[in-house]
Amino acid sequence: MTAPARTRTSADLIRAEEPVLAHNYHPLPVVVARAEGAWVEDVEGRRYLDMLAGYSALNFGHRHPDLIAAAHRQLDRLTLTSRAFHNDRLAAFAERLAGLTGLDMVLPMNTGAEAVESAVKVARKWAYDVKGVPDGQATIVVAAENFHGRTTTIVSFSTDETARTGFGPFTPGFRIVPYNDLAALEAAVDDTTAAVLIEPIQGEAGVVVPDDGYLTGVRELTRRKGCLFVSDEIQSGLGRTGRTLAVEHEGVEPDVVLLGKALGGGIVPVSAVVARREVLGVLRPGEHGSTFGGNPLAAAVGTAVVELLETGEFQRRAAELGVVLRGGLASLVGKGVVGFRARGLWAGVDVDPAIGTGREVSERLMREGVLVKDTHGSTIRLAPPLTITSGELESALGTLEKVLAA
Ligand code: IF1
Repeated sequence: MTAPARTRTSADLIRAEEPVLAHNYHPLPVVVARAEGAWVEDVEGRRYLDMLAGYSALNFGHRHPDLIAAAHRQLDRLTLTSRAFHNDRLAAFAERLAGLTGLDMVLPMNTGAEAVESAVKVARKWAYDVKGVPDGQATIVVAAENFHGRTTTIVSFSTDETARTGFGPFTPGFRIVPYNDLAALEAAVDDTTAAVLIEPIQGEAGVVVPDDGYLTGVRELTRRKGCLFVSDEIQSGLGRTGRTLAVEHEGVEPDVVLLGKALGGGIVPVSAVVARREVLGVLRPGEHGSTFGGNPLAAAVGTAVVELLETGEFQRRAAELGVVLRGGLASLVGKGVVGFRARGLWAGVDVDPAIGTGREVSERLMREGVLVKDTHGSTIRLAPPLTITSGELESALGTLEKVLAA
Protein backbone atom coordinates (compact mmCIF):
# COMPACT_ATOMS: atom_id res chain seq x y z
CA MET A 1 0.00 0.00 0.00
CA THR A 2 1.62 3.29 -1.01
CA ALA A 3 1.14 6.42 1.09
CA PRO A 4 -1.81 8.58 -0.08
CA ALA A 5 -0.62 11.06 -2.75
CA ARG A 6 -0.96 14.11 -0.51
CA THR A 7 1.54 12.85 2.11
CA ARG A 8 4.07 11.13 -0.15
CA THR A 9 7.63 11.95 0.82
CA SER A 10 10.45 12.45 -1.69
CA ALA A 11 11.50 8.86 -0.98
CA ASP A 12 7.91 7.65 -1.58
CA LEU A 13 7.77 9.47 -4.91
CA ILE A 14 11.16 8.19 -6.06
CA ARG A 15 10.09 4.66 -5.13
CA ALA A 16 6.71 5.07 -6.87
CA GLU A 17 8.39 5.97 -10.17
CA GLU A 18 10.48 2.84 -10.33
CA PRO A 19 7.98 0.22 -11.63
CA VAL A 20 6.04 2.54 -13.90
CA LEU A 21 8.45 5.12 -15.39
CA ALA A 22 10.95 4.21 -18.17
CA HIS A 23 14.47 4.25 -16.75
CA ASN A 24 16.06 6.49 -19.41
CA TYR A 25 17.41 8.83 -16.77
CA HIS A 26 19.35 8.52 -13.52
CA PRO A 27 18.19 11.69 -11.77
CA LEU A 28 19.81 13.05 -8.62
CA PRO A 29 17.73 11.92 -5.58
CA VAL A 30 15.88 15.24 -5.24
CA VAL A 31 12.14 15.68 -5.86
CA VAL A 32 11.31 19.25 -6.80
CA ALA A 33 7.85 20.48 -5.83
CA ARG A 34 7.97 24.24 -6.42
CA ALA A 35 10.37 26.87 -7.69
CA GLU A 36 10.84 30.58 -8.20
CA GLY A 37 13.67 32.50 -9.82
CA ALA A 38 16.95 30.65 -9.29
CA TRP A 39 15.61 28.57 -6.37
CA VAL A 40 13.79 25.26 -6.27
CA GLU A 41 12.21 23.56 -3.25
CA ASP A 42 11.80 19.82 -2.72
CA VAL A 43 8.79 17.97 -1.27
CA GLU A 44 10.13 18.38 2.27
CA GLY A 45 10.71 22.11 1.78
CA ARG A 46 14.50 21.98 1.38
CA ARG A 47 15.72 24.79 -0.92
CA TYR A 48 18.35 24.45 -3.65
CA LEU A 49 20.06 26.92 -5.95
CA ASP A 50 19.36 25.71 -9.50
CA MET A 51 22.68 25.93 -11.36
CA LEU A 52 21.39 23.80 -14.25
CA ALA A 53 18.27 25.80 -15.24
CA GLY A 54 16.80 22.97 -17.26
CA TYR A 55 19.95 22.73 -19.40
CA SER A 56 19.44 26.37 -20.35
CA ALA A 57 15.67 26.14 -20.83
CA LEU A 58 15.17 28.33 -17.73
CA ASN A 59 17.32 31.31 -18.75
CA PHE A 60 14.74 33.67 -17.23
CA GLY A 61 14.49 31.72 -13.98
CA HIS A 62 11.63 29.58 -12.75
CA ARG A 63 8.22 31.16 -13.43
CA HIS A 64 9.39 34.61 -14.60
CA PRO A 65 6.38 36.87 -13.83
CA ASP A 66 6.17 38.40 -17.33
CA LEU A 67 6.20 34.94 -18.93
CA ILE A 68 3.71 33.40 -16.49
CA ALA A 69 1.40 36.38 -17.03
CA ALA A 70 1.61 35.97 -20.82
CA ALA A 71 0.78 32.27 -20.42
CA HIS A 72 -2.16 32.97 -18.09
CA ARG A 73 -3.59 35.59 -20.47
CA GLN A 74 -3.40 33.18 -23.38
CA LEU A 75 -4.73 30.21 -21.39
CA ASP A 76 -7.86 32.29 -20.78
CA ARG A 77 -8.29 32.98 -24.53
CA LEU A 78 -7.05 30.21 -26.84
CA THR A 79 -4.48 27.41 -26.54
CA LEU A 80 -4.53 25.42 -29.81
CA THR A 81 -6.00 25.64 -33.33
CA SER A 82 -3.61 23.43 -35.35
CA ARG A 83 -2.14 25.12 -38.43
CA ALA A 84 -5.28 24.20 -40.40
CA PHE A 85 -6.37 27.70 -39.37
CA HIS A 86 -4.52 30.92 -38.55
CA ASN A 87 -4.34 32.16 -34.96
CA ASP A 88 -3.94 35.76 -33.79
CA ARG A 89 -0.56 35.22 -32.05
CA LEU A 90 1.67 33.62 -34.68
CA ALA A 91 2.43 36.60 -36.94
CA ALA A 92 3.79 38.67 -34.04
CA PHE A 93 5.89 35.77 -32.77
CA ALA A 94 7.43 35.17 -36.20
CA GLU A 95 8.06 38.89 -36.77
CA ARG A 96 9.68 39.42 -33.35
CA LEU A 97 11.80 36.27 -33.56
CA ALA A 98 13.02 37.03 -37.09
CA GLY A 99 13.86 40.57 -35.93
CA LEU A 100 15.76 39.29 -32.87
CA THR A 101 17.96 37.01 -35.01
CA GLY A 102 18.35 39.29 -38.04
CA LEU A 103 17.00 36.55 -40.34
CA ASP A 104 13.92 36.52 -42.60
CA MET A 105 11.62 33.54 -41.94
CA VAL A 106 10.52 31.30 -39.07
CA LEU A 107 9.42 27.65 -39.02
CA PRO A 108 7.81 27.15 -35.56
CA MET A 109 8.22 23.71 -33.97
CA ASN A 110 8.16 22.39 -30.39
CA THR A 111 11.29 20.58 -29.23
CA GLY A 112 14.91 21.14 -30.11
CA ALA A 113 15.15 17.81 -31.87
CA GLU A 114 12.19 18.76 -34.04
CA ALA A 115 13.94 21.98 -35.02
CA VAL A 116 17.09 20.01 -35.89
CA GLU A 117 15.12 17.41 -37.88
CA SER A 118 13.26 20.20 -39.70
CA ALA A 119 16.57 21.88 -40.54
CA VAL A 120 17.93 18.60 -41.96
CA LYS A 121 14.86 18.28 -44.21
CA VAL A 122 14.88 21.94 -45.31
CA ALA A 123 18.64 21.94 -45.98
CA ARG A 124 18.31 18.82 -48.12
CA LYS A 125 15.35 20.31 -50.05
CA TRP A 126 17.31 23.55 -50.51
CA ALA A 127 20.23 21.49 -51.90
CA TYR A 128 17.96 19.82 -54.47
CA ASP A 129 15.78 22.79 -55.42
CA VAL A 130 18.29 25.67 -55.21
CA LYS A 131 21.85 24.30 -55.25
CA GLY A 132 21.08 21.58 -57.81
CA VAL A 133 22.42 18.56 -55.92
CA PRO A 134 21.12 15.35 -57.58
CA ASP A 135 18.05 14.03 -55.75
CA GLY A 136 18.84 11.79 -52.78
CA GLN A 137 22.57 12.65 -52.74
CA ALA A 138 22.66 15.61 -50.33
CA THR A 139 25.21 15.37 -47.51
CA ILE A 140 25.31 17.28 -44.24
CA VAL A 141 28.57 17.72 -42.35
CA VAL A 142 28.49 17.62 -38.54
CA ALA A 143 31.07 17.70 -35.75
CA ALA A 144 32.24 14.80 -33.60
CA GLU A 145 31.06 15.01 -29.96
CA ASN A 146 27.94 16.82 -31.16
CA PHE A 147 24.64 16.82 -29.34
CA HIS A 148 21.59 17.74 -31.38
CA GLY A 149 18.85 15.59 -29.84
CA ARG A 150 17.61 12.02 -29.50
CA THR A 151 15.67 11.04 -32.65
CA THR A 152 16.94 8.17 -34.82
CA THR A 153 18.12 10.48 -37.60
CA ILE A 154 19.92 12.75 -35.11
CA VAL A 155 21.64 9.88 -33.29
CA SER A 156 22.60 8.61 -36.77
CA PHE A 157 25.24 11.37 -36.74
CA SER A 158 26.14 11.18 -33.05
CA THR A 159 29.58 9.93 -31.96
CA ASP A 160 28.25 8.93 -28.53
CA GLU A 161 27.88 5.14 -28.54
CA THR A 162 25.42 5.25 -25.62
CA ALA A 163 23.13 7.41 -27.71
CA ARG A 164 23.34 5.07 -30.72
CA THR A 165 23.62 1.48 -29.52
CA GLY A 166 20.50 -0.52 -30.21
CA PHE A 167 18.78 2.14 -32.28
CA GLY A 168 19.91 1.28 -35.84
CA PRO A 169 19.54 1.18 -38.76
CA PHE A 170 20.65 4.77 -39.16
CA THR A 171 19.92 7.58 -41.61
CA PRO A 172 22.61 8.00 -44.30
CA GLY A 173 23.92 11.27 -45.74
CA PHE A 174 25.98 12.63 -42.84
CA ARG A 175 29.74 13.20 -42.61
CA ILE A 176 31.45 13.63 -39.25
CA VAL A 177 34.57 15.78 -38.80
CA PRO A 178 36.48 16.83 -35.67
CA TYR A 179 35.07 20.01 -34.07
CA ASN A 180 37.18 23.15 -34.21
CA ASP A 181 39.11 21.83 -37.26
CA LEU A 182 38.68 23.92 -40.41
CA ALA A 183 41.00 21.77 -42.53
CA ALA A 184 38.92 18.67 -41.81
CA LEU A 185 35.77 20.62 -42.62
CA GLU A 186 37.27 21.86 -45.89
CA ALA A 187 37.99 18.27 -46.91
CA ALA A 188 34.49 17.03 -46.05
CA VAL A 189 32.44 19.72 -47.83
CA ASP A 190 31.92 19.05 -51.54
CA ASP A 191 29.32 19.63 -54.29
CA THR A 192 26.85 17.29 -52.55
CA THR A 193 26.98 19.21 -49.30
CA ALA A 194 23.71 20.89 -48.31
CA ALA A 195 24.88 22.22 -44.97
CA VAL A 196 27.38 22.29 -42.16
CA LEU A 197 25.48 21.77 -38.88
CA ILE A 198 27.37 22.69 -35.70
CA GLU A 199 26.89 24.01 -32.19
CA PRO A 200 28.78 27.32 -31.88
CA ILE A 201 29.78 25.99 -28.44
CA GLN A 202 29.36 22.26 -27.82
CA GLY A 203 27.13 21.87 -24.77
CA GLU A 204 26.89 18.21 -23.86
CA ALA A 205 30.51 17.72 -24.87
CA GLY A 206 31.31 19.83 -21.82
CA VAL A 207 30.89 23.46 -22.93
CA VAL A 208 33.61 23.21 -25.56
CA VAL A 209 34.39 26.71 -26.87
CA PRO A 210 36.11 26.62 -30.29
CA ASP A 211 39.21 28.67 -31.08
CA ASP A 212 38.60 32.30 -32.02
CA GLY A 213 38.17 32.35 -35.77
CA TYR A 214 36.59 28.91 -36.08
CA LEU A 215 33.06 30.20 -36.61
CA THR A 216 34.38 32.86 -38.99
CA GLY A 217 36.15 30.10 -40.88
CA VAL A 218 33.00 27.99 -41.06
CA ARG A 219 31.08 30.98 -42.41
CA GLU A 220 33.72 31.76 -45.05
CA LEU A 221 34.05 28.09 -46.08
CA THR A 222 30.30 27.48 -46.39
CA ARG A 223 29.82 30.69 -48.37
CA ARG A 224 32.73 29.87 -50.71
CA LYS A 225 31.53 26.28 -51.24
CA GLY A 226 27.87 27.24 -51.64
CA CYS A 227 26.36 25.31 -48.73
CA LEU A 228 24.38 26.40 -45.67
CA PHE A 229 25.85 27.25 -42.26
CA VAL A 230 23.34 25.94 -39.71
CA SER A 231 24.05 27.06 -36.13
CA ASP A 232 22.37 24.97 -33.45
CA GLU A 233 21.79 27.63 -30.75
CA ILE A 234 19.22 25.55 -28.87
CA GLN A 235 21.41 25.53 -25.77
CA SER A 236 23.92 28.33 -26.51
CA GLY A 237 21.41 30.91 -27.67
CA LEU A 238 18.95 33.37 -26.10
CA GLY A 239 21.39 35.14 -23.78
CA ARG A 240 23.27 32.20 -22.28
CA THR A 241 26.75 33.25 -23.50
CA GLY A 242 26.27 36.99 -22.97
CA ARG A 243 24.91 37.61 -26.47
CA THR A 244 21.55 36.86 -28.08
CA LEU A 245 23.26 34.18 -30.18
CA ALA A 246 26.65 32.62 -29.45
CA VAL A 247 27.77 33.24 -33.06
CA GLU A 248 27.70 36.97 -32.28
CA HIS A 249 30.96 36.56 -30.35
CA GLU A 250 32.61 36.40 -33.79
CA GLY A 251 30.10 38.60 -35.60
CA VAL A 252 29.13 35.65 -37.78
CA GLU A 253 25.71 35.42 -39.50
CA PRO A 254 24.62 31.82 -40.23
CA ASP A 255 22.10 30.99 -42.96
CA VAL A 256 19.98 29.06 -40.47
CA VAL A 257 19.71 29.35 -36.67
CA LEU A 258 18.04 26.68 -34.54
CA LEU A 259 16.39 27.77 -31.29
CA GLY A 260 14.55 25.92 -28.51
CA LYS A 261 14.74 25.42 -24.73
CA ALA A 262 14.55 28.97 -23.28
CA LEU A 263 12.40 30.10 -26.23
CA GLY A 264 9.50 28.49 -24.31
CA GLY A 265 10.41 30.38 -21.13
CA GLY A 266 10.56 27.14 -19.14
CA ILE A 267 6.76 26.92 -19.52
CA VAL A 268 5.90 25.25 -22.85
CA PRO A 269 8.08 23.53 -25.48
CA VAL A 270 8.84 26.10 -28.18
CA SER A 271 11.49 25.70 -30.87
CA ALA A 272 12.08 27.23 -34.27
CA VAL A 273 14.14 27.12 -37.42
CA VAL A 274 14.98 30.74 -38.34
CA ALA A 275 16.57 31.27 -41.74
CA ARG A 276 17.12 33.36 -44.86
CA ARG A 277 14.06 33.50 -47.14
CA GLU A 278 15.91 31.54 -49.86
CA VAL A 279 16.18 28.59 -47.46
CA LEU A 280 12.80 28.33 -45.73
CA GLY A 281 11.18 29.49 -48.98
CA VAL A 282 11.67 25.97 -50.40
CA LEU A 283 8.80 24.62 -48.27
CA ARG A 284 5.38 24.34 -49.91
CA PRO A 285 2.03 23.59 -48.21
CA GLY A 286 1.76 19.99 -47.06
CA GLU A 287 5.50 19.26 -47.19
CA HIS A 288 6.23 19.64 -43.47
CA GLY A 289 4.19 20.26 -40.32
CA SER A 290 3.46 19.68 -36.66
CA THR A 291 0.28 19.44 -34.59
CA PHE A 292 1.50 21.91 -31.96
CA GLY A 293 4.10 23.89 -33.93
CA GLY A 294 3.17 27.58 -33.77
CA ASN A 295 0.23 27.07 -31.40
CA PRO A 296 -1.14 30.29 -29.88
CA LEU A 297 0.00 29.48 -26.32
CA ALA A 298 3.55 28.77 -27.52
CA ALA A 299 3.49 31.88 -29.71
CA ALA A 300 2.27 34.07 -26.84
CA VAL A 301 4.98 32.78 -24.46
CA GLY A 302 7.62 32.88 -27.22
CA THR A 303 6.74 36.51 -27.99
CA ALA A 304 7.08 37.40 -24.30
CA VAL A 305 10.50 35.69 -24.27
CA VAL A 306 11.64 37.66 -27.32
CA GLU A 307 10.43 40.87 -25.66
CA LEU A 308 12.60 40.09 -22.62
CA LEU A 309 15.60 39.57 -24.91
CA GLU A 310 14.98 42.71 -27.01
CA THR A 311 16.06 44.87 -24.06
CA GLY A 312 19.54 43.30 -23.99
CA GLU A 313 19.30 43.13 -20.19
CA PHE A 314 19.71 39.36 -19.92
CA GLN A 315 22.59 39.30 -22.39
CA ARG A 316 24.34 42.03 -20.34
CA ARG A 317 23.72 40.18 -17.09
CA ALA A 318 25.15 36.97 -18.53
CA ALA A 319 28.22 38.83 -19.78
CA GLU A 320 28.78 40.71 -16.50
CA LEU A 321 28.10 37.77 -14.17
CA GLY A 322 30.12 35.60 -16.53
CA VAL A 323 33.17 37.56 -15.35
CA VAL A 324 32.30 36.60 -11.74
CA LEU A 325 31.79 32.96 -12.78
CA ARG A 326 35.06 32.80 -14.70
CA GLY A 327 36.95 34.48 -11.87
CA GLY A 328 35.48 32.11 -9.30
CA LEU A 329 36.39 29.04 -11.35
CA ALA A 330 39.90 30.34 -12.04
CA SER A 331 40.45 30.64 -8.29
CA LEU A 332 39.51 26.96 -7.91
CA VAL A 333 42.06 25.68 -10.45
CA GLY A 334 44.52 23.61 -8.46
CA LYS A 335 41.98 23.35 -5.61
CA GLY A 336 39.98 20.48 -7.12
CA VAL A 337 39.32 22.02 -10.52
CA VAL A 338 41.75 20.80 -13.18
CA GLY A 339 40.30 22.90 -15.99
CA PHE A 340 37.23 24.74 -17.18
CA ARG A 341 35.65 26.35 -20.23
CA ALA A 342 33.25 29.23 -19.87
CA ARG A 343 31.42 31.84 -21.88
CA GLY A 344 28.84 34.09 -20.29
CA LEU A 345 26.86 32.24 -17.61
CA TRP A 346 27.81 28.83 -18.98
CA ALA A 347 30.72 26.69 -17.88
CA GLY A 348 32.01 23.14 -18.15
CA VAL A 349 34.14 22.41 -15.08
CA ASP A 350 36.60 19.50 -15.08
CA VAL A 351 36.96 18.22 -11.51
CA ASP A 352 40.04 16.27 -10.38
CA PRO A 353 38.90 12.63 -10.81
CA ALA A 354 40.67 11.85 -7.51
CA ILE A 355 37.99 13.92 -5.79
CA GLY A 356 35.19 12.05 -7.53
CA THR A 357 33.14 11.59 -10.65
CA GLY A 358 30.92 14.37 -11.91
CA ARG A 359 28.00 12.45 -10.49
CA GLU A 360 29.57 12.16 -7.04
CA VAL A 361 30.42 15.88 -6.99
CA SER A 362 26.85 16.65 -8.15
CA GLU A 363 25.46 14.59 -5.26
CA ARG A 364 27.71 16.35 -2.74
CA LEU A 365 26.64 19.72 -4.11
CA MET A 366 23.01 18.65 -3.86
CA ARG A 367 23.47 17.85 -0.18
CA GLU A 368 24.86 21.39 0.23
CA GLY A 369 21.84 22.92 -1.54
CA VAL A 370 23.22 23.46 -5.05
CA LEU A 371 21.89 21.57 -8.08
CA VAL A 372 24.16 20.92 -11.08
CA LYS A 373 24.43 18.09 -13.62
CA ASP A 374 27.49 16.13 -14.59
CA THR A 375 28.18 15.52 -18.27
CA HIS A 376 30.89 12.97 -19.02
CA GLY A 377 33.39 11.61 -16.51
CA SER A 378 34.34 14.27 -13.99
CA THR A 379 32.96 17.29 -15.82
CA ILE A 380 30.04 19.24 -14.37
CA ARG A 381 28.05 21.83 -16.24
CA LEU A 382 27.09 25.18 -14.72
CA ALA A 383 24.25 27.07 -16.40
CA PRO A 384 22.28 29.08 -13.83
CA PRO A 385 19.27 31.21 -14.72
CA LEU A 386 20.45 34.56 -16.16
CA THR A 387 18.37 36.15 -13.39
CA ILE A 388 20.73 34.81 -10.69
CA THR A 389 22.13 37.55 -8.45
CA SER A 390 25.84 38.09 -7.97
CA GLY A 391 25.40 37.04 -4.34
CA GLU A 392 23.67 33.80 -5.28
CA LEU A 393 26.40 33.05 -7.84
CA GLU A 394 29.15 33.77 -5.28
CA SER A 395 27.34 31.52 -2.82
CA ALA A 396 27.18 28.66 -5.34
CA LEU A 397 30.89 29.08 -6.12
CA GLY A 398 31.64 29.04 -2.39
CA THR A 399 29.71 25.80 -2.02
CA LEU A 400 31.64 24.29 -4.94
CA GLU A 401 34.92 25.30 -3.24
CA LYS A 402 33.73 23.71 0.02
CA VAL A 403 32.68 20.45 -1.66
CA LEU A 404 35.95 20.18 -3.58
CA ALA A 405 37.97 20.83 -0.41
CA ALA A 406 36.03 18.27 1.67
C1 IF1 B 1 18.16 15.33 -22.38
C2 IF1 B 1 22.47 19.06 -22.88
C3 IF1 B 1 21.84 16.81 -23.50
C4 IF1 B 1 20.84 20.52 -27.30
C5 IF1 B 1 21.27 21.04 -28.55
C6 IF1 B 1 19.39 20.13 -29.65
C7 IF1 B 1 18.92 19.59 -28.46
C8 IF1 B 1 19.64 19.78 -27.27
C9 IF1 B 1 22.55 21.86 -28.65
C10 IF1 B 1 17.62 18.80 -28.49
C11 IF1 B 1 19.11 19.22 -26.01
C12 IF1 B 1 19.18 18.57 -23.78
C13 IF1 B 1 18.49 17.25 -23.95
C14 IF1 B 1 18.30 16.82 -22.55
C15 IF1 B 1 19.51 17.29 -21.78
C16 IF1 B 1 20.12 18.35 -22.63
C17 IF1 B 1 21.47 18.01 -23.07
F1 IF1 B 1 23.26 19.11 -23.92
F2 IF1 B 1 21.83 20.20 -22.76
F3 IF1 B 1 23.09 18.74 -21.77
F4 IF1 B 1 21.13 15.80 -23.38
F5 IF1 B 1 22.99 16.63 -24.04
N1 IF1 B 1 20.55 20.84 -29.69
N2 IF1 B 1 19.82 19.11 -24.97
O1 IF1 B 1 21.58 20.71 -26.17
O2 IF1 B 1 16.60 19.52 -27.81
O3 IF1 B 1 14.84 17.80 -28.24
O4 IF1 B 1 15.86 17.99 -25.97
O5 IF1 B 1 14.38 19.83 -26.82
O6 IF1 B 1 18.18 14.59 -23.39
O7 IF1 B 1 18.02 14.94 -21.23
P1 IF1 B 1 15.34 18.73 -27.18
